[in-house]
Formats: sequence, structure tokens, C-alpha cells
Amino acid sequence: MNKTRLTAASVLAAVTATLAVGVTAPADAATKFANCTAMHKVYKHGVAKSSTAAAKQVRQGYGRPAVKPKVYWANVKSDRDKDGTACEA
Ligand SMILES: [Ca+2]
Repeated sequence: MNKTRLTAASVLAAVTATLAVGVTAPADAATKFANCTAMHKVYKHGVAKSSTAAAKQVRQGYGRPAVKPKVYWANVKSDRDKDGTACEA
């Protein structure tokens, strides 16, 4: 009985640890860039808040921005024309 309970607790702890790692993983980090020059070193065509916003940039002749909502919202000040993509290029 005790062993079963211990195992369940271990599984729960493992799942919790995995979730915590997922939240803080670099790929998910909402990096705040000083300006578009800095952002373009990582995201050549800027960062879009959604795939719809990214597609809009492509239709307008820009490169396809990375779809990274968290990064977009951390750098929303760089979306001067408020079209859903920061630093489109
Ligand atoms: Ca924009």
C-alpha cells in the first residue's frame, strides 16, 4: 500500500518537474530585445503574435516572421504599426 502511494507521488513529482522545465525552457522564454537590430540577430524577420499575423507579413512582401506570442508581447513596443508583428523585415 505504502509503496503504491510512494510511486504515485514520485510520478506526480516527475510530471510537476517536467512542467516546470517546460515553462522555463529557452524556446519559451519571452526574450525582451533592446531594439529591432538586436531582435533580427535572433529572429531575422521579426516575431509575430500569431500565424495569421505572420501570414499577413508574407502577403505584404516581408519574410515570414517567427510565431512566438510570448516574445511578441515582451517586445510589443517594437510593433510600431500594431499589425501583430514586431520588427517585420
Ligand atoms: Ca509591425
